[in-house]
Amino acid sequence: MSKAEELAAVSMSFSPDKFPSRPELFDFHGVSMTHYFTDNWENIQNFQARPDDILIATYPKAGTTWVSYILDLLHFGQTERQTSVPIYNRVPFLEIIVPPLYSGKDLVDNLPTSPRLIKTHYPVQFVPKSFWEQNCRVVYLARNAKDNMVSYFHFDRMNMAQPEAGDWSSYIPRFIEGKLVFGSWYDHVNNWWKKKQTYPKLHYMFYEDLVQDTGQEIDKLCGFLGLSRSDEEKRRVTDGAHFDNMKKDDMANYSTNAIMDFKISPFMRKGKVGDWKNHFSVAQSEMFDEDYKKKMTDVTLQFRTEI
Ligand code: PPS
Repeated sequence: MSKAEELAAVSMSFSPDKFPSRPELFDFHGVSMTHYFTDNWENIQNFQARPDDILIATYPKAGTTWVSYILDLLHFGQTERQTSVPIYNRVPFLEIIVPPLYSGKDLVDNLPTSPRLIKTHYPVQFVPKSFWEQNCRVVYLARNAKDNMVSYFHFDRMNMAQPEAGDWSSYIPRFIEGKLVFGSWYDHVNNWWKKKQTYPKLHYMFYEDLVQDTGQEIDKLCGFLGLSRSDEEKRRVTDGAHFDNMKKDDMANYSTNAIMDFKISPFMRKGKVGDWKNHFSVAQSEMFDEDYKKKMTDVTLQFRTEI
């Protein structure tokens, strides 16, 4: 039995209502975290990357699963693995450890693919140094703050391994203050953006561009990854990674994941740019924008909240 199959078997015996109580948020080297992402800290820091590893980095809910799915299809095409192994095992989440359900590092260590696609939500300063030493390719995907927050809010409601979401009006100040798992969205997107200036093998992309023109973003990804794929192959990836397709694909929609309560909210929720308008009141939006301007002073980093 492979490591992925072993973990899938354990997962079957779990359900969200049997999961232990929600974790506490605490300060970890200046970033809000929960123990699920710090318990394996030493091992993660000593992680040995390989030169062809590809790191997919995001703030939570920026579209990680989407870009993981795209990279997986671009590299390996539609194989038996795509129809039998959940995306979170094909592209393991390096720093997560939820015993006995999931150890991202164990999964990475047992990945049969080459290259290995590896997911992280770490802020740039937490990334194990071997990724930089090995000069690995890194794909960073960012999403506008308002939609990112809405998506995170619904995720925190339904994921038993996350702190409680609370109500929407109390969630906004927590997002603004960076009091969510993986800390401040503002620091995350800005510090990764700065890293791009000194580390050429970092491809920084935006969720809004991916929604607007998936094909064009796939072209850019192929250029970055040094992949030559026919128009037909690229079209298959674009179509395969469409929201509606991924939503009904049990290997992509997280329905096999034991710690999420889909009765509260689905993982593949809306997949839209601008859903924030259905959540923010005018006053909340104005207050948010005012604070945003103070924090986002680098004019070279611009987000779109509608397309
Ligand atoms: S996680 O838990 O951090 O890994 O979540 P992540 O995958 O980063 O983000 C989930 C949001 O991405 C949306 N999504 C997509 N949007 C458009 N097209 C496709 N194919 C797609 N796949 C995932 C998903 O619906 C979540 O956003 P919301 O706004 O909640 O719908």
